[in-house]
Amino acid sequence: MKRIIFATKNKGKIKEIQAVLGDSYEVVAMEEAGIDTEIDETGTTFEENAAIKAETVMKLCGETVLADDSGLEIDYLNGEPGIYSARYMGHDTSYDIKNQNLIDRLKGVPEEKRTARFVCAIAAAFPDKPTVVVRGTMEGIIGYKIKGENGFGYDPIFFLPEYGMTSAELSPDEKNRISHRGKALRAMKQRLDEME
Ligand code: ITT
Repeated sequence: MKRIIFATKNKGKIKEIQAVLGDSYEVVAMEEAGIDTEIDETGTTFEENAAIKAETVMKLCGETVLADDSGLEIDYLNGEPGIYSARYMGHDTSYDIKNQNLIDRLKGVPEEKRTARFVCAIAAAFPDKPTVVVRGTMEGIIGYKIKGENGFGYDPIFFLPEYGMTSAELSPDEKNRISHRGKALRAMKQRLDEME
């Protein structure tokens, strides 16, 4: 089985990635591969940041490296928190506080203006080939209260009208089937399979 390093420190992401790629690839988190580095996400788009993360780690280990850059875009807030989703209100602030803050900033905003999406760009960096980047999205609305225990990050406020629940109430399998990361991972898997 071909080994791929995944450049993330986010345990929520690793679970989702292994669920989609785990049958075809040996997915190793960068920490497990003995790589510990701080990467400055200096890009201005999800795609640029994903490529920066993947290429930085690839240069350190010389193996194929995948990285994801993802976040939540809220239309009423002009796309905030966007590429700053992890850093919004400070990296170490709890998601209960971040999520409640976003609900508060949308106080009185009617449902049709609460549209939002999760975006995920995934980059693959190779020692001997140009970097490949793909994107996936999931559309929803910002809910009125925090709900659900699954997933991570902003899932408890991301309401999916067609399911009548937040993405934190979906089972892990259901989330992977429809999520930004699931879609981007399947697109990336196809690209990687074509390169074999
Ligand atoms: P790495 O850079 O180490 O991968 P990170 O958590 O800092 O981890 P990002 O810079 O890509 O990753 O930030 C993504 C943030 O966007 C993440 O911390 C969540 O706040 C949010 N996010 C992304 N995907 C999400 C999902 O599926 N569910 C809930 N929140 C998500």
